[in-house]
Amino acid sequence: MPEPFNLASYFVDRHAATDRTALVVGSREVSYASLAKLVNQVGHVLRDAGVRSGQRVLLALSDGEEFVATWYGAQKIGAVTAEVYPFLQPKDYAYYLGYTEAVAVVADAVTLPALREAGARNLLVTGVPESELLPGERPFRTLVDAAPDELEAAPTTLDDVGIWKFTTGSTGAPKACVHTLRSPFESFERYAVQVLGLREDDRILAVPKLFFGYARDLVALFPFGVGAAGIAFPERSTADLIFELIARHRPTVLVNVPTMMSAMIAHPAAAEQDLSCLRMTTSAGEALPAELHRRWDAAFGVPVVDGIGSSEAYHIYLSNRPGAAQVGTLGTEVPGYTAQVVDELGNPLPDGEIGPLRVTGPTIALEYHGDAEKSAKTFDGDTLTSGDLFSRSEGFFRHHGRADALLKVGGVFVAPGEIEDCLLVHVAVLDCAVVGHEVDGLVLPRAYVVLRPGASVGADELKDHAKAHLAKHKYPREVVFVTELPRTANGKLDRRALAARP
Ligand code: 3SK
Repeated sequence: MPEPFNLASYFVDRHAATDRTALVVGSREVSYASLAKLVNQVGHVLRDAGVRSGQRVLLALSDGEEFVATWYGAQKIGAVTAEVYPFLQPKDYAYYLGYTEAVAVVADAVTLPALREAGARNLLVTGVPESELLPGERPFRTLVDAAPDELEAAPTTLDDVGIWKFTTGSTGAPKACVHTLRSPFESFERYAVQVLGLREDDRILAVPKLFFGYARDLVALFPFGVGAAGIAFPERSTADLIFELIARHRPTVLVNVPTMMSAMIAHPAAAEQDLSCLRMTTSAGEALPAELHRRWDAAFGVPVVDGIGSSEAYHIYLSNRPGAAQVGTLGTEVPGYTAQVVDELGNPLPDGEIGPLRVTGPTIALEYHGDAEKSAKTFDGDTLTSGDLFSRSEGFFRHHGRADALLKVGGVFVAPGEIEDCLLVHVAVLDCAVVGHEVDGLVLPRAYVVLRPGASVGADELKDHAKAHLAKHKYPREVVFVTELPRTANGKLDRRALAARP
């Protein structure tokens, strides 16, 4: 018989007898003891709303104590959590409602209007006066406050499905990667403990919002495993706000994404920031260009731990080690994972060659819910074949973009990332993205470029710069200056949106 393992008991209740802080939200420090009680109360409310073990609860909540308590409350009763971006359109919510068949949806003032329009039922609503709720909508906070604060944990095991993580794949509708409870447990042990070396005195602040598993785990799962604290805030992240939160809360770890690293470096008050509290910043979500890594080092000197993860693999499976980063690489395998660069037929490729990555490890998803064909192409037991392209050299992996982002220029494959890395080295360039643009039936690289504040440069100079540093056929035939690049909800470059531009 597998041992019982309940995620809420393991990560929250274990520390409930201490007076340690679990969560910092604004000026409030939420202790493990009070979080554990809130989790129990939420568990009762969800159960009273009809949620049973194995059923889905959809979290459409802004970041804060309620998000975290709802996530663990659902876990405590053995339900399955799925969370979505709080600024979605009604049509997007309609998709998630239908796809998840969630038995309960927990919403707040931000998400309620769009959820109503999407036809959500079984809504538990927080942050909206009861008098404004419609028939069938229940006042979450009132029910929670009235619920008992003791609750027996559901006797789940590491082999039970507990978490859905949505993919942000570059094509098609989002799909849920279905994870057992082993994924968060193993990921905590291997990445958070063995790679990051999280400690009880850590305070972790994330740039992305908690609906994105990268941030959620690093703010409200991994720190709890060692009795440390996460910092949550509901606002959208800007460089101004991140600097303000660092000054106010003095985090020890900043969970970052390349686009914010670039914005922090370019901030007019960058030089005045005191980041001495940070012992590291993680970078993931998308590739960190070598040039940006160097600029970060020069601006702030806070060690960058660059890695790559995915919803399919649960979390980060390749990573540099704190203080020992090889700039421009994703580091090596996280303990417990093996990764091989393979060819189209799955045969291992020698060092230096580029191909998809086959990753084996203890946290690979069981499947994409409802997509047997895509699941069969991606998952094979504890092995995953990634849609990204990689190469390996002396044990260190490099990222070469997504296979479906490759451009065939004049019959030769070109990785947009190579052109982007080259343009970024130009002193005037702050950020850039390269996509294919069709001219008379031919695909040619087009670069969208954001200039550094105060910089000025012409398109021809940037083309010449690329011609001087890259193979001849790779230079961008067109350079379009923009003030910002389109991003997905979790901060990744939205290549689809750029490629759709005329
Ligand atoms: O980059 C991602 O997509 C990701 C997803 C889940 C967990 C961690 C990461 C970096």
